[in-house]
Amino acid sequence: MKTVFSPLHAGHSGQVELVAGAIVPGFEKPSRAEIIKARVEAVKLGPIIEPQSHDLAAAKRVHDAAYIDFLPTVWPEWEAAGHGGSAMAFTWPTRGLRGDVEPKAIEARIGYYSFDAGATFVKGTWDAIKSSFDVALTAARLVKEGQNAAFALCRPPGHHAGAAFMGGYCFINNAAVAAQWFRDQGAARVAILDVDYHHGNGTQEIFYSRPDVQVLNLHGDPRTEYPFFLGHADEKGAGAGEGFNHNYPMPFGTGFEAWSRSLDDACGKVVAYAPDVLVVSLGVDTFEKDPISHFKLVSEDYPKIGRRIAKIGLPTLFVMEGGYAVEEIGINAVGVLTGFEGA
Ligand code: FKS
Ligand code: ZN
Repeated sequence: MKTVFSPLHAGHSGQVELVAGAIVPGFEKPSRAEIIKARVEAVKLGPIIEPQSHDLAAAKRVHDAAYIDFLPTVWPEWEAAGHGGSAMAFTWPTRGLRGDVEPKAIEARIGYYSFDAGATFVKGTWDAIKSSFDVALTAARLVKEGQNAAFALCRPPGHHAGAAFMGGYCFINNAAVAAQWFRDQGAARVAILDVDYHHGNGTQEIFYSRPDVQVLNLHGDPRTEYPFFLGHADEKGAGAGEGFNHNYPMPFGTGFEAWSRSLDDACGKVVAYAPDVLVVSLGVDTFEKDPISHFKLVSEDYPKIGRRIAKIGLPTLFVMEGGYAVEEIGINAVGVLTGFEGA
């Protein structure tokens, strides 16, 4: 299968994050994408191509236009306000505050458009966000044009980004944008299967009231794991979307046996839904050595995931999300893809 990759991801580098009361270097760093790319080359998965530039109108199909227009302004406004380091919020419009009046101060606008302090900006961040969006749509087009599968090597990731908020290293929801693009290109139904360790709260929010995009999430139980405030098993969709959202929260320590039972169930639901195309939010932070996660998958499990997904039998777009055990990230992420191809 072909891989789409942009070197512009590397401009999103040196940004910090807040962990347990301390400002630390971001876990979501450029070497992640570079190591995955090197593994794609090493196993000869297929050609690696650069993305074509796409109009942001495709992002505005799932995100609020004002939110997308805000993203490129963050770093210039942060600098103009005399700040350096990483641009990040410290106030959020939570319950009891006004969430309907967009403030003017850049520090406040960042909080207005985020749900946590986890999506921070440096100078090259916007170009990286835009390139990640372009990567997703370029890979989606390969699938639309008849490829059985394609790999969008996106960085930064996307699944925590909602219609009007960023967070958790995510800015534009690449998987959601691609799913909507498939709909706009004539697909009647699209399924999004999110196997990242963290719940894809943004993807869930975007499609929660819609029957035309099925969303399935396998993840750490939000009672104990980030993003904490969404991802419970009783979230089934709302209104016309009721019955089209499926969550599989699992406890710390979950290994492949239990995890793959959830995967099996989710794959059965995809088959029953009979979509035209499948988008996989591919995170490999389920790995036993992941530094921020608590599942126990081993490297040999990842090709099995790919084989199981291939058994569904749909044209499939893989969109890269998380994974922080950098040394093994290439083996694990590309393991899913070679498993898929070998099935
Ligand atoms: C560490 C706290 C870390 C943030 C976790 C963000 C996870 C991001 C991700 C994505 F796919 F989006 F990259 N909190 N103690 O892996 O879900
Ligand atoms: Zn994750």
